[in-house]
Amino acid sequence: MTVKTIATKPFDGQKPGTSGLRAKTTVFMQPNYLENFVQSVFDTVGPLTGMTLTLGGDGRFFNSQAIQTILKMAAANGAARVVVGRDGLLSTPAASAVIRHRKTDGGLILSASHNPGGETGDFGIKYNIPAGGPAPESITGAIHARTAEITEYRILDAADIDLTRDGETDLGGMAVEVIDPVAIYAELMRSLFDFDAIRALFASRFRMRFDAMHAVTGPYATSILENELGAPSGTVINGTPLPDFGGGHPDPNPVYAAALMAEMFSADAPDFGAASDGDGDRNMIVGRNTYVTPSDSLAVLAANAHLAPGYADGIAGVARSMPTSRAADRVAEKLGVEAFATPTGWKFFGTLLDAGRVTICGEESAGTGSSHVREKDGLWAVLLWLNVLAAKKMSVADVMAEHWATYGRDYYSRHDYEEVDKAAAEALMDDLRSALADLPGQTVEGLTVTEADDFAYTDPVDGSTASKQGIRIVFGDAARAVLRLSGTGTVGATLRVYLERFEPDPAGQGEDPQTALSQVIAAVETLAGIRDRLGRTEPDVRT
Ligand code: VG1
Ligand code: CO
Repeated sequence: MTVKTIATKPFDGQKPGTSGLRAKTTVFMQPNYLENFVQSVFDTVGPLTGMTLTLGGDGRFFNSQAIQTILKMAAANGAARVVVGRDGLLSTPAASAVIRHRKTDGGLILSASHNPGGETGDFGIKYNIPAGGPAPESITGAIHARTAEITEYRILDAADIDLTRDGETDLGGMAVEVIDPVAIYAELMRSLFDFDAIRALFASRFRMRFDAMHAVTGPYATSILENELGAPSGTVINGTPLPDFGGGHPDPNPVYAAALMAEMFSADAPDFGAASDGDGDRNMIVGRNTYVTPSDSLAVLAANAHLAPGYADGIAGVARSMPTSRAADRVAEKLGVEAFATPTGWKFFGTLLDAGRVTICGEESAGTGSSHVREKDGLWAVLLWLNVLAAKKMSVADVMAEHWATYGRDYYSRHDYEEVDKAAAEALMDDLRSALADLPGQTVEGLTVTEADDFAYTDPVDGSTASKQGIRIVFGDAARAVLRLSGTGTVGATLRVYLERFEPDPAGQGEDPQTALSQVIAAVETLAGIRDRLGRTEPDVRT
C-alpha cells in the first residue's frame, strides 16, 4: 500500500461554526473538499505519529464514504490507531464517551446534527479534543487558517475496510479497531442512573414513546430502553438510522417532531415522550399533555439530579447558554452553587466542566448534559428524567407544577425564521446593534427597556473571549428578548429570537407561552421590524 500525496487548492469558507463545519452534502462530496478539511485538522493537531483517534458519525448520506476516506488519510498521516464505531456509527455523546474512556487523542465526528440529511441535505464534520469536547475556538480558528493555505493532502492507496464486524484490521501499519457503538456509552449510563428503579417503572403501567427520528439514537435507545430497562418493544419508534432520516428534519422540537407531539397530546397519550436529533445530542421531553421547554428541563434536572446515583453528592454548578432562560440560575441560587451564562454552543462549557466548576449544562435548543462527557447528551437527559420520575413517583405535569410553585415559571419560546435572505438578516442585526445605546429608557408595547447590549463573554477559567454573541434586550426583572443569527445553517441565514418572561405567582403560571409572551413578541417586532425586513409573517419554528 502506498501513500499518495495529492495536490490541492483551498476552498473558501471552511470555517467551523457553532458546532463544526457544515455544508450541503453536495459541497462535501466535491473532490478534495472533505480531504482538505481533514488534512487541515491533522496538520493542526498533529503530527499524528503514534496517535489514536476516535471516529464515527450519525449515519447520514456520505457517512460511510467519508469514514473510509478519513481512515486512509489517518493511516497516511502516520496515526497508530483509529477506534471506529461499527458501520461508521457513533452518536455525538457516544463519541465523546469513547474519546474519554479509551483516552484517545481526540476524534472526528461526522454529522450536521439537527440539519436534514441525504443527497440534497447537509453534511458536517468536527474535531473533538482529548477531553472529549468540541474543539475550542483557538483550535477551530487554526484549522480554518490551515484550510486557507493547504496545498496537498496525504492518503493511502488501499481498498475500503470492512466496518460491519467488530475487531481489528491493519491499514498500512495503522490499526483500525471496529467497536460496538453502544457498549461504552451504555456502561457509562449504567454507572450514573438507578437502572433498577427505571426497570421497576417500566414494569408498572408506565408507558413511554421515544422518537429516534430515523437518526443515530435508534440503536442506543432500543438497546438501553427496550433491551436493558424492559420498556415494551415499540417504545422506540423510527429506530432505524436512515441516510436521509426518512426525509424528515431530525430536530426534536414541537414542529419537526409533530407526530410525537400529537400522540402526547392525544386521549391515549403515554406517560412520557422524548425525541432526539440526527447525532443524538439533543432531547425533547414531553409528558402527557405537557411539553417541557428545554430551559425548564435544564432547571428541573439541575434541581433533581441528586436523585440519580451518579449525582447523589450534589452538583458543583450549572451553566447555560446565554439565550437559555434564567430558570436554571434560580435553582443554582437555591442550591448555593455557581451559575454561568456562556455563548451558544457546547464548546463554551468545556473549560467549566474540566475545571469542576459545573456538573450540569444546558441550552434552550434542547441540549442538556453533564460532566460525564463533554457533549450534550440526548439519551442521558431522557434517562435522568426517567430516574427522576421513578424516584418522585410523579407525572411530568406534576413535576413541572411543583417546580414552578417553588421557583416561579419562566415562560419561554424561541422563534426561528429559517433560510431567510442573508443580507437582510445581517442588516437587521447591524441596525439593531447600532441602536442599542439609545434603547434603555424607551417604552415599547408597554414594556420599558432597562438594558440592551451585544453579549460578550470572557471565559472564567482560561480568560479566552468571544464577542457579538447575541443582542440582549432586557425589560426590567421579568422579561427579556435575545436575537442572534444561527451558526449551523447552510442556506441563507436563520434568525433566532429568544423570548422569556418570569411569573412568580402560581395563579399566573397556567397560560399558553405564546399568549404569556405576546407583549415581548410585539416589542421585538416593533424594535427589529422582522416582518418587513425578512418578508415573513410567521416564524418557521416556535419552540
Ligand atoms: C444551534 C443551537 C445551539 C447548539 C448548536 C449545535 O446553533 O442554537 O444551541 O449548540 O445548534 O447543536 P445555532 O448557531 O444554529 O443557533 V447540534 O445538535 O446541531 O450539534
Ligand atoms: Co445535534
